[in-house]
Amino acid sequence: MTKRTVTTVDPEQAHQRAVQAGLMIQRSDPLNGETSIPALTGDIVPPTEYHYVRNHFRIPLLAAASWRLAVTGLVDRPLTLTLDDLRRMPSQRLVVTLECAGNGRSLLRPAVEGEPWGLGAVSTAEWTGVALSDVLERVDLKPDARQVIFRGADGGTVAGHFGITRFERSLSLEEAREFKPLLAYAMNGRPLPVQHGYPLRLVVPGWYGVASVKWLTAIELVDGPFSGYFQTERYFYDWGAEHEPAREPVTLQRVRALIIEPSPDQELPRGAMTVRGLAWSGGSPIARVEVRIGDGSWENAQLLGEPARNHWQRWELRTRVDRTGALTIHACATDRTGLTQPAQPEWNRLGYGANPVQAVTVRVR
Ligand SMILES: Nc1nc2c(c(=O)[nH]1)N[C@H]1C(S)=C(S)[C@@H](COP(=O)(O)O)O[C@H]1N2
Ligand SMILES: [Mo]
Repeated sequence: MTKRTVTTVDPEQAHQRAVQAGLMIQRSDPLNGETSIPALTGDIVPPTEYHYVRNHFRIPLLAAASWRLAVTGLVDRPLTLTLDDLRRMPSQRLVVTLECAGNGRSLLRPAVEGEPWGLGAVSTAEWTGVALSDVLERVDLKPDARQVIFRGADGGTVAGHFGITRFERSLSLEEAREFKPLLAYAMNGRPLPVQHGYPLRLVVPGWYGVASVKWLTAIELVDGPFSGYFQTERYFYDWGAEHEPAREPVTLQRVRALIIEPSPDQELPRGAMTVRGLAWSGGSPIARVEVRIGDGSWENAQLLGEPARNHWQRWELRTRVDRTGALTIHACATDRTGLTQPAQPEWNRLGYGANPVQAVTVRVR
C-alpha cells in the first residue's frame, strides 16, 4: 500500500454541485447523496446529474494526461495504459443500474450504523468503455491467476487501521467471466463526471455498486483471496453467530420494486389513479411486479419496455380509488429465478440488502 497524497475536489464545491443537481444529501464530506425518487420519471436512463453519489473518501482529482492504468501481478506481459490507449480499443455501451448495498438501510430496526440511506441510493446510466476481458487478454494471465484486484486512487483513514486505506475491491476470474465488467470512461455519452470516477471506473453489471471501483488506477492479478478492508471488513452480511453461515459477502443486487408515483403523503383526488415505478434484480430479469391498493388483493402491474438483467424496468398499474382518507400502496417484485421481496427487511449488523416490500401512504380527497 503506497502512501501518497492525491489532490481532491474541494468538498464544499462538490457539495454545492450535488445540492444544485437536486440530490438528497446524506453527508457532505465525503460527499454522499441520493437520487431524488420523484425525478425518476421519463427515460429509464435519468439525466447524469441525478445519479446518486456514494463516496467513502474525498473525491480524487485526476488529470487525464498523467493518469495511467497499470495491469500487473500474475501476468506474462504487464501493461500500462493511457486513456487514449483505452479509447482506441473496441468499445461497448451498456445500460447498467447501480445500487448501493446500503440502499434502504434506514428501514432497519433496530437501527444500524452507516449512511442512513432511504430508497434513492440507486440509478441507471449508459456506460461506455472497454471490456475487462479485452484488457486481460492483452496481458496473458499466468495459470495461477485467480483473483483480479481493482484499486481506486482514493483513500483515507478507517476505524481500527493505522495509516491510509485505499479503496480496493476484487472479483474472482469466474465472476469476471460471468458478469463481464466494463472499464468505463464515459457515462451517458460524456466523459465520466469527477464524482463518478473520472477518468476510468469499473462497472460490474448486476452487482451492488461497491464492486464498481471508481478512479481506477491499477489492476492486479493474484492467486489467493483478497483481504482488503472493503472486501472483508465491510460489505458482508453479518447475521451473527446463531445464523449459519454467520457471514456472506455482498454480491448481487437483491430484487426490488420502487414506487415512483404517487409519492409518500401526496394528496390525490378520488377516481382514476396510476401507480408507476421501477423494478430490478441483479441476478435475472423481472418476472412480475404485484401491487396492492389499501387492503385489496395483489394485482399484477404491467411491465413496460424490454426485460433486462443489467438494468431496471418500468412498470405501471392503472386503477381506481373511491374511498377517501389514508391509503397505503404496496409494491413487490419477483425475478425470473423466483427471488422476491420479504415483508420485513432482513436485519444484518452492517445494514446491507434491505429490500422489503415498499409501502407508500397517500391521502385521497
Ligand atoms: N474508488 C471508489 N470506488 C467506489 C466507491 C468509493 O468510495 N471509492 N464507492 C463504491 C460504492 S459503495 C458504490 S455504491 C458506487 C457508487 O457509484 P456512484 O457514486 O457513481 O453512484 O461506487 C463504488 N465505487
Ligand atoms: Mo455502495
